[in-house]
Parts: sequence; C-alpha cells; structure tokens
Amino acid sequence: MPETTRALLTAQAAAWQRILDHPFVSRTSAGSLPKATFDRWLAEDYFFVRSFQRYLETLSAVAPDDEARKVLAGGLAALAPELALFEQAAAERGVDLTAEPSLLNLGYTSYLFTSVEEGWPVGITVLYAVEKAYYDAWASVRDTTGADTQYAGFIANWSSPEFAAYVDQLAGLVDRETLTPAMTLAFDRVLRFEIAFWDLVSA
Ligand code: MP5
Repeated sequence: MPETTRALLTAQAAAWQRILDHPFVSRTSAGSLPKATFDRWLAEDYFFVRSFQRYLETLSAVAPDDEARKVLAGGLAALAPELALFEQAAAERGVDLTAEPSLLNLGYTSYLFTSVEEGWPVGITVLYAVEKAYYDAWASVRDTTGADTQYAGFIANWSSPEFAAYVDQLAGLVDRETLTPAMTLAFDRVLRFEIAFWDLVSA
C-alpha cells in the first residue's frame, strides 16, 4: 500500500516544507551558520542519537517479522559510526557532549519510547518520520552547498545512497500498514518535534 506513506507526506506537505526551508538547513548549506548554533545542535543531537539507539532496540523487539527486524538491524548498525562522527567533531570543535539536554530533547526522546507502546504500526511510522526528516534535510544541504563545506561527514551520514535505501526500506514497512488516525497523529508529532528541535538550537 504505497498510499500509506504518500497520504502521510501529502497531509504534512506544509510542515515538511518548513523543515526544508528552516534557517538551520539553509545556513548550513550557505556556510553561514554561527559556530555556536552548530555546536549546540551537535551536543543536543548526540543525546538524541544515544537515546534513539535504545529506542531502536526497543522497537526491534516488537517488530512483527524477520523482514522488519532486518531493516531495523541495518539502522542500528549505522549508529556506531554515526556516534563516532559526533565524538570526533566534538573533540575538534571543543564541544562538551555531556551537557544537560534541553527539555524539548527529553520530551522528544521520551515520546519515541512512548510511541513503541502504541504498537508496531505507530512505532514504524515514527521511525520513518524521524529518518525521512533527516534524509530530506541533509539531502537538501548536500544539493545546495559548496565542496569546501565543514559538514561533509554529517551530509554523507544522512544523505548517502545507503541512507536513502534505508529510508526507502522504512517506507516499505510503513506501506505494509493501513493508515490509521494514530499513525497520522504520530507522524504529525514527529514533524512538530523536528521543527522545534531546529528552532531550539537556532535560538
Ligand atoms: C535524526 C537525528 C536522525 N539525528 N536528530 C533528530 C533531531 N532527528 C532525526 O536520526 P539518526 O538516528 O541520526 O539517523
């Protein structure tokens, strides 16, 4: 049922555009993002990704079959090099990765865990929304930035052909489900969290 992801994306077209048009994204592309803003994102997102790792393990435990478990295992495997990328950038930039996360970040990551309790269709919808948002945002940076960007590692991490294939596989898992109001709400919530996360680090 490819119409499930199509319906989710169509209903959220305006919010999706706000992610792509967010000043954090456009300034990252233009090379005009203040260092402090990127550094704030780095520390907040490190906390997010470490929580996300445990969330993905929790979601895998309720995956309905081997196909789904295999896709999620691929996502989990990518997180070790991703965390290493954050740690290297933080060391180079002098960022403290142990800083207290914002309440927004705690809310977003808590919501990820809560969503698993709503069952697989909502859980996989949330995962798809989280990853698709980052794929589209970083693919936009990739397509609009210069070759001398300092963010090459992060662009590659979320906009590589491998990550694109992973997001497509997640879409395939969502498209096995019939759309429910709970899935629509979960998708909408993730987008609101994503926009608020960019707003927070840019403030
Ligand atoms: C992702 C992220 C992508 N790193 N941070 C936010 C706020 N949203 C989405 O997740 P992952 O685990 O880095 O692919």
